[in-house]
Amino acid sequence: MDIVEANGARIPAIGLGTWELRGRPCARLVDQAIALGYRHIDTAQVYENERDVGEGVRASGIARDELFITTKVWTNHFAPRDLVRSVRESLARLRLGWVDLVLLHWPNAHVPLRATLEGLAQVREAGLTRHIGLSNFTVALIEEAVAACPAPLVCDQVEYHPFLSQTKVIEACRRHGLALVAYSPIAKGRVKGEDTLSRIGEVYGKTAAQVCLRWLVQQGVSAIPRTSRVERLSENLAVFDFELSDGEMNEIFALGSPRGRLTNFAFAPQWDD
Ligand code: 1BO
Repeated sequence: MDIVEANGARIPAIGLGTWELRGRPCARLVDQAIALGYRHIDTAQVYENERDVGEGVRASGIARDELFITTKVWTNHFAPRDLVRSVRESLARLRLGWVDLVLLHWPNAHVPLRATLEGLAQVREAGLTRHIGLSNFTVALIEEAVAACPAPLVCDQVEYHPFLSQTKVIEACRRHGLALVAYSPIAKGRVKGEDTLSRIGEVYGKTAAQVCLRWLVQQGVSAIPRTSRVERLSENLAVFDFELSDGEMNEIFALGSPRGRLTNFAFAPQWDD
């Protein structure tokens, strides 16, 4: 499994996203994913599945040190004391002593970012997480966060797939040694059957989704595809035995536009074009 290194963190290049998975099916899928070789599991307070993710991790029987587990703090817990308390509650739901990465799930313009980052750094200082980072932060907010945070940030987790270009955010991440972690990396299934990806896939005996994931990891991005289907778990992991040419990478870059975003909310920041 390839690793993405960022400011001291070693993030497995493919992880399991768990947004919208809950209950027994979620726990079972996490267990199955780990059995198949996944070492990176992504959850969040707002997904309401931390308990299920923890159950899947325990059922897998794998040593805790072998896994990279991320959770994210929801925006209503951004006041520093609240933030620390909410991460303790996440750990209690996960039944884990620490996570590998805690992210601010979305920017929150109503709480001063510096104060939130101080709370986030305290979470790391207290040993509740090994690393801290951001999610859904724009270039301007990344710059502000890096300047204000008392501890190193290791990533920005954002929507990224061939239909949504993220050049500016990627450049900002590289400038500051942050990894880009891609959610919805196969565009919620929309890459399936896409002509360019399918044609390239035929060359390597791979599906359009595998070509898409390969394109991401070949950029040094970590991707967290979500699936509720076991057969897709192995498919999403089998992207380390072929390499796309520069020409193929560029053909896939050409599919992107700033308008390809699939996840947006009224509280989202002003995105970079
Ligand atoms: C509201 C959840 C967005 C993706 O993590």
